Amino acid sequence: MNELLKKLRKGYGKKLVSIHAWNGWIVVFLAISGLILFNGSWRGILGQSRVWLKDTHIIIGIVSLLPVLYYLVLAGKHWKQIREKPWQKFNVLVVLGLLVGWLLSGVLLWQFRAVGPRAANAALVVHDALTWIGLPYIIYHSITRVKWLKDPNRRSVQGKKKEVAQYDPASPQPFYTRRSFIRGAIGVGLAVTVGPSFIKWLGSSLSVGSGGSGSYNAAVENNANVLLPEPQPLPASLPPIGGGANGRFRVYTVTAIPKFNNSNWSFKIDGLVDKPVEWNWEQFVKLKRSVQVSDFHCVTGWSVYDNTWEGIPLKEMLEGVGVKDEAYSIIFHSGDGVYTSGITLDQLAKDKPFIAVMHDGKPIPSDLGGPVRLIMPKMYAYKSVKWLNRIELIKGEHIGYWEKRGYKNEAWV
Ligand code: HEM
Ligand SMILES: Nc1nc2c(c(=O)[nH]1)N[C@H]1C(S)=C(S)[C@@H](COP(=O)(O)O)O[C@H]1N2
Ligand SMILES: [Mo]
Repeated sequence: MNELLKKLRKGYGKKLVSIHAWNGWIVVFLAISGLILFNGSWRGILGQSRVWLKDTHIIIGIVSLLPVLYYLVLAGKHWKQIREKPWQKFNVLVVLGLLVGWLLSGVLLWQFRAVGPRAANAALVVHDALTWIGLPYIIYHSITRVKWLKDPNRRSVQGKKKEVAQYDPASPQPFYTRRSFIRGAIGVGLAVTVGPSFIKWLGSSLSVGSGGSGSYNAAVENNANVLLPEPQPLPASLPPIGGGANGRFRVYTVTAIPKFNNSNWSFKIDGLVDKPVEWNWEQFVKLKRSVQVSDFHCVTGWSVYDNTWEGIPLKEMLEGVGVKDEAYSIIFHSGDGVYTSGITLDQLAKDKPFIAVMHDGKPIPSDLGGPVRLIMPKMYAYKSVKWLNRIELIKGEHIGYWEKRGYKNEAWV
């Protein structure tokens, strides 16, 4: 063991520089892939590759432990060397803290099934917070650091040139002035570019409940659907018996957000049923509705608790049309023309699938899947098809949009 440590510590200065470089590239990769995973508009563009990107992000994420561990082997010596440089010590601790924080929260996100939605949700908040705070810090650090590494007189990491660096006449005052100017400029640049997204993220993660949530109100204001008459909420829906949703929906789509009106919207149930139906909006809005309170969990870690949905239980709807004996599963088609998902009749019996028309007493806005979306309360939300407009009963099994791209067909939370 001691031999191994000795070997690892040989050529200490060079190793430190190379660990630093490796770690830098790993963080660059994780940051870029993470920001792509975060961004909703990449979902449709990436499709299958999103699942691949997520797996790679996790693998490289785990690999990021190696330079950390290797650094820890050398840390004793490095720490002594920088003992009179509080700023450098602070910097080392911040970077180590960020890496460990990303790693721990990332592992929880990765293992969302084992840890459950509460822990995954907390991990996502931490993972995001570290990204929005840590990334600007690291970018700032690395840009100023590159400059610093380029000046051979400042490379005290190697130990030998330390004295020279402090009294070097070739490194006169103006250098520092230019450096501090560059630092300042980088700082301002970062604040301008990363700042707005950071503030947006901060605002949305602090706002709890759909009523006070900016993004939810924005979704209601953005509503591009015009379907008349508007559904009138039941007393259980307004005020919502669930007390109002807790959390924030991220608007996900793999196409442009579709827009519906009375002439381009209808709702069909067909396939292996006794009496196939097609309702227009005027007919659909007259169907008897009830209210269901449930939590909503996305596999990427975010949840929205205590949603009060108003609509029609799928089981009631299917009793109305009569499911044939040969039917084995159900396909849910989205009006976006691309997205689908499916469940078996066996799973239907074990869940409380709901054809939702209202959320917390208001019509579901187009961003969030209105006028009508599916809600599968006991399954991950990729089963909860937005812009639902057709239910088809079939003999076999259906593999939906994300299921084809690597998500599990069994989606129990
Ligand atoms: C430099 C370090 C890292 C950065 C900057 C970073 C950044 C991000 C970002 C921005 C997201 C998107 C989160 C969101 O949708 O709100 C993300 C997602 C994720 N990260 Fe990281 N991450 C890092 C390290 C790690 C590590 C070490 C792991 C695991 C070992 C990990 C696992 C995950 C997982 C599982 C997701 C969820 C992906 C999804 O389903 O959308 N990350 N990361
Ligand atoms: N038509 C359609 N339905 C969809 C999706 C989609 O991209 N398109 N995304 C699914 C996923 S992965 C989630 S988490 C939820 C997100 O719902 P929201 O956009 O209302 O927050 O919708 C599900 N239903
Ligand atoms: Mo999701």
